[in-house]
Amino acid sequence: MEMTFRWFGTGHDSVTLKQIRQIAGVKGVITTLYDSVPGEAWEKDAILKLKKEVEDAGLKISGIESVNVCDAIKVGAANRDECIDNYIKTLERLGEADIHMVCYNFMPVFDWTRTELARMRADGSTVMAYTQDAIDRINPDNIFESLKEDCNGYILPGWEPERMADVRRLFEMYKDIDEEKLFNNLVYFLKAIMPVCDKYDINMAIHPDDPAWSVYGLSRIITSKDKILKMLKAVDNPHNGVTFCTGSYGTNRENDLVDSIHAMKGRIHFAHVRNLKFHSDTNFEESAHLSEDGDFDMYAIMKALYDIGFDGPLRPDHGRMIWDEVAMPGYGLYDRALGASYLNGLWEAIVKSNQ
Ligand code: CS2
Ligand code: MN
Repeated sequence: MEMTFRWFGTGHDSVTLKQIRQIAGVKGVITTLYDSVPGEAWEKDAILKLKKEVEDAGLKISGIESVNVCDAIKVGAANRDECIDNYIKTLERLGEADIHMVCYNFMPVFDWTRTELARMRADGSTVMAYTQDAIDRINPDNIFESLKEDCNGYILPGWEPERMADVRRLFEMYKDIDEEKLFNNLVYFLKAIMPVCDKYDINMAIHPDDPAWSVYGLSRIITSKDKILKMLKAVDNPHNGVTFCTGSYGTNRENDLVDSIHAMKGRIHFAHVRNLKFHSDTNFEESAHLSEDGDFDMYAIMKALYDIGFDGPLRPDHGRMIWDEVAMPGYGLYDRALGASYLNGLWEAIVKSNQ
């Protein structure tokens, strides 16, 4: 396991590389070209510049989150092959820059969905939260507006204002895309990119849908063990793998995290480890990473990753906002740094007790 930290890049993140470097045990960052447009190829120079900036700070790029997949690929539009060619170019350039892990998602219209970005907890910290009632009340046209105020001026990944301004058109695009079509479009995409992944040894790691069920009638296919195993089998290449995100995949309480980690052995290329606190099956908030603050057994999760021999990058995921920090919701420095230290502690104990 390699402990990493997500960093959105200079100008897009309140956290600096210098701060990340000072979190004990964090050796690498998970980053992206935040300004890149899905469907367009990433410029070689921009990748090398980013790499140099990270390395000059004494860190390395442990992977990219995300190279976003454009809607044309997800819906199988006439121009999808052009978009796939550009995605392949990006992968080639990343491979040439010695970057070997790419996280992406295949969710229609919205990336992860929360209904509150700053729910106040008893200790005065704030967290992101989801309630199905709120989703059912908010018109999808307005969801972006309803969350905007709590973004602290940052653009949330997948919630770019230009994109959200056009949300009606996006819904229209996905109107006929049922689960089967979406799945076939994912398989088409994966088959097309596997040769370049083989050539450069790039691990593709699909992120689970969050929440792990359909929202606003849009299809979601990376939501359960069976569906994920079906996807892994459809393109049975070790480079076709998953990001095991406990906080996203675990939104559906029917998903057994430990059992799923074992079932996906060898195909988990990246792990996001965070905790959730449930008030009902469809009403949850993102808690501190510590087991006792939420409903997941973080020791059991880390132990399962250890037991399957997981050796890829792992990162704390969304954290609480604490100590008056002002940052992108979920992506402040303090609580994620506490999360990284805690997860490192669990890992050290597991390693030593197995020696
Ligand atoms: C999210 C996502 O939970 C998460 O990790 O922040 O934005 C995630 O980065 C994407 O879905 C991956 O493409
Ligand atoms: Mn995640």
